Amino acid sequence: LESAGLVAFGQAESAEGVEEARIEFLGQKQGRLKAAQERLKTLEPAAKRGYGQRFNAVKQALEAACDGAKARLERPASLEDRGIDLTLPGHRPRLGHRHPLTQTADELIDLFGRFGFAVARGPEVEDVRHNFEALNIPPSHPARDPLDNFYLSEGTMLRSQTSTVQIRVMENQPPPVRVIAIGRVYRPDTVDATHSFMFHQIEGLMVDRGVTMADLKTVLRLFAQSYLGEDVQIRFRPSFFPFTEPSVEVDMLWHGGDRWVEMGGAGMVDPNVFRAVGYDPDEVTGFAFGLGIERLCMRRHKIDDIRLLYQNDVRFLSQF
Ligand code: FA5
Repeated sequence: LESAGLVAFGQAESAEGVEEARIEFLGQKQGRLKAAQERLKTLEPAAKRGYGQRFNAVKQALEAACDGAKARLERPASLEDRGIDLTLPGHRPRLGHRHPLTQTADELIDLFGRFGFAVARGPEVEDVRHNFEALNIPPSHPARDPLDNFYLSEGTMLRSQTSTVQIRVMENQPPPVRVIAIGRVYRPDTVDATHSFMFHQIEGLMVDRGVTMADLKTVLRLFAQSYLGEDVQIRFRPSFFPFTEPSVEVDMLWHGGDRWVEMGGAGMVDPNVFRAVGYDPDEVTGFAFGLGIERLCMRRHKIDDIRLLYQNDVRFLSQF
């Protein structure tokens, strides 16, 4: 009786099944336990004692099995009951991350932030005054050639350099100034491994009393070592920009070590630029620089072709 009852309660798979087993074994009228109890009455007093003890033990065991079966069916099936193996390795969801150019821009902001440079912004659709005129580039200057710029309508264009933001900052605040500006610029250049028609520049501008070329070279060297590594080699070449005097171009030794690639242009802010924004060139001096972000990113990560940065091939992007 006991083992039959335990099996019945143990195998019950629904509340109805438990109830059936309860009626069969524990039912007050026709239950099998009840029948066993009836038999007790017919026994000799000597046999009654042992039988009674056994009867009570069986009764408790069956009642406990009945309660256990009810509890088991009330609680939802566990993961194991549903055949889910918790020891199997899971599927890791694929996480995206920031584009290498965005990472570069963020790092540059962080790095120049530690040198004390705040972040300034300007529009990508610019007027000719900010892109050329105030930068000491007169109407006749070849840099304004329609073949070298994306003109829009009525004196507007896609900016060809972030130097526009120098002007916007100086127009809106008195010296001293210490800012960087990061953003897209556009030029109808022929695309190759180091040129694109849309790319990014970081502009830097520092204006104060007594700023010198030595400050410019120090900042650029410190920057290159911090971003590209202590062992990076950079060199300054004399150059010309209408908005700086003197001007330099800055090269970095490319990964592979066999050639120099131009990182950017820089120089001491031309007095004419100060005059255009209402600063007094006898009071303040300043330096400015404009570096190509793609090339910095490429040199840092040993990327050989600028086009890889724009193709959005996940096999490439996921490496950074
Ligand atoms: C300028 O744009 C000046 N505005 C830089 C400057 C700022 C000089 C402040 C003085 C003071 P340049 O045209 O050389 O200079 O461009 C600067 C850098 O942008 C280049 O050295 C290069 O790193 C990057 N660059 C230029 N053209 C492209 C291009 N088509 N694709 C990718 N990067 C480019």
